Amino acid sequence: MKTVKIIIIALFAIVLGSNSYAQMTDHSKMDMSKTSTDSKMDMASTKTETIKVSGNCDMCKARIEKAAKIDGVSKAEWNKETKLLAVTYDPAKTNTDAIEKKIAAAGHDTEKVKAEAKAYDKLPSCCKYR
Ligand SMILES: [Cu+2]
Repeated sequence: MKTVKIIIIALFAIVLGSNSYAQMTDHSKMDMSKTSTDSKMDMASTKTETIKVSGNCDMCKARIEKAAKIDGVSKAEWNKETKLLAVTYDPAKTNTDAIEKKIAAAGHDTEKVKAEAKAYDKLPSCCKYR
């Protein structure tokens, strides 16, 4: 620990002695604060939830994931076997109700929102899950 301190002090003295001291520290301070706040915001601003969505095949998967990717959704992945959709979204921009409504409009039942017959009828025969 002592050696580290001495090295830091020595480096600081060298930097202090140079003409560009003020500029250098200003830049590094700005960059550091910017990156740290950015990463904090990313972590705090997204939420991942799992929603049960009815479907059969890979075509369903593509349709469900496409429908789920509304504004504010950064990631949507549906599992054909478990019928679970994992969505990562920004709670300030959207919510699971909006996502589920959009999926139901594409013809797929979700936990809270059921697809209307009109939307369901449009599905190709391989995708009829009811
Ligand atoms: Cu399908």
